[in-house]
Amino acid sequence: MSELITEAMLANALIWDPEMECLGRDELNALQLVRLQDTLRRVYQNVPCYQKKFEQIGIVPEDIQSLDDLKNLPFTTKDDLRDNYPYGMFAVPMREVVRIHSSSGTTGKPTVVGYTRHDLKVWTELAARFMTAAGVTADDIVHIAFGYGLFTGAFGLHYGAERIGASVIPMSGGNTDKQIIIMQDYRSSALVCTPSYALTLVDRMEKQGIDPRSLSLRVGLFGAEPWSEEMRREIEERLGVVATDNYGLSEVMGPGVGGDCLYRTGMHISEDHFIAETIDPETGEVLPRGSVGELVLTCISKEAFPMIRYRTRDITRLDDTPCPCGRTHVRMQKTMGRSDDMLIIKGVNVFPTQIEEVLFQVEGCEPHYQLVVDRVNNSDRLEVQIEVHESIFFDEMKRQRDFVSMVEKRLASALGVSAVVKLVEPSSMPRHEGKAKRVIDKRRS
Ligand code: DLL
Repeated sequence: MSELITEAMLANALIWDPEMECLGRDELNALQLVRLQDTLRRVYQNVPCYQKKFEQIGIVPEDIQSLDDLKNLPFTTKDDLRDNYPYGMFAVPMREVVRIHSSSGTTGKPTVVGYTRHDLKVWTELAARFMTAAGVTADDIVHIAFGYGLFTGAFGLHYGAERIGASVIPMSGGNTDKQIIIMQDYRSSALVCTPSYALTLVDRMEKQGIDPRSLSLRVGLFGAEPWSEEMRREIEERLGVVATDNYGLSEVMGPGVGGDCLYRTGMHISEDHFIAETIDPETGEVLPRGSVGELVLTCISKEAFPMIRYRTRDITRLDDTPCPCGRTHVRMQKTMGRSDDMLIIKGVNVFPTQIEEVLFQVEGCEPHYQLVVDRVNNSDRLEVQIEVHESIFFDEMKRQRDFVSMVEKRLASALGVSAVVKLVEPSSMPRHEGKAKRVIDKRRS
């Protein structure tokens, strides 16, 4: 537990909706089944793609009589959404849709998602839920540094924070110097952005001679990209905030699908609105609770855009052991990343977050890195470019070589495959304002 979280904080931690968040397992499952059956009836009636998928395997919604039957339903994939671009997966007429967002489109053509008035209400409640779990209250000044726009990040947390009664600063992304001035002058106490942007902000403050801990910030709500526990520690230490993680994706709702409570033993998934499974990404088989696999989510309360068994591509583990906070909802561990971001180097699977964990433990490595993968002489080559502290970059050649070889050894032992380390000059790596781009895979071009 971080030293920033005190016993008093834990004792005073609020639960936004105790009735739902602490529901017993039997009642929760009963609620899930009713909501699932209702959603299935609606998609079968209104979304031709689902009707076709169900007919292909000879299933009608009435066949789903228990939660266990869910595994018999087909998956929904990003390709289904692309094939039905832009509105083909909507389950209500457009006149009932009051908001449109889009996925970030990092892996191809973006997908379009819609919300009815009721969907927006639920989204707001769920965002308020995880923000409360992270310790945000009506006394907070919430500084939103996610970009406002088609991306769901800013709007999702904006409405959640307003619902709690906090004062919201809709700062949006970019313009780092101005962000810092506003944070100082307006006494922002909660920061909302990607974890990589939090580090960009810290860097800039330190360059300007501002002690980040002198600001009023006390909590950070970070998400929208994979980040390691080591990165969490780094942010907490340098920014002086309790750093909480929250997870979501536009196709399923946006932020608010899951979030850390202050015990931070995994992000509670709002199971009264989503059913979570993990599957073997190769075979599609449902895995037993506790195994690492691809997260599959089913929306059971959405009106406009209900996804049935949506393959998120995010690799995680579900944990339903009791959490000391009292919430009963299952927790997902920090994701290792998306299965599409997993690199296969000489046959070995490597996630960028595994590399991040190693780098953040090495004294002298700055938290800015990039991975370049290429094929050289018919063999995969992984180059890890790391920004290092001046004292190392400008050190004598021999000491620099020793440093490189030490990092290479640590990476090889953690990853099970060798990587070439290249040190780059301090401050030379691109700084991120939104989601960090860590990998350049030249084999794909
Ligand atoms: O990133 C929604 C969001 C906004 C979540 C703000 C949290 C905070 P998309 O742009 O559709 O939506 O991207 C979704 O981002 O499938 C994951 O791969 C990744 N992702 C989101 N949150 C986390 C997280 C938003 N906490 C994709 N940890 C997802 C790791 C995350 N990856």
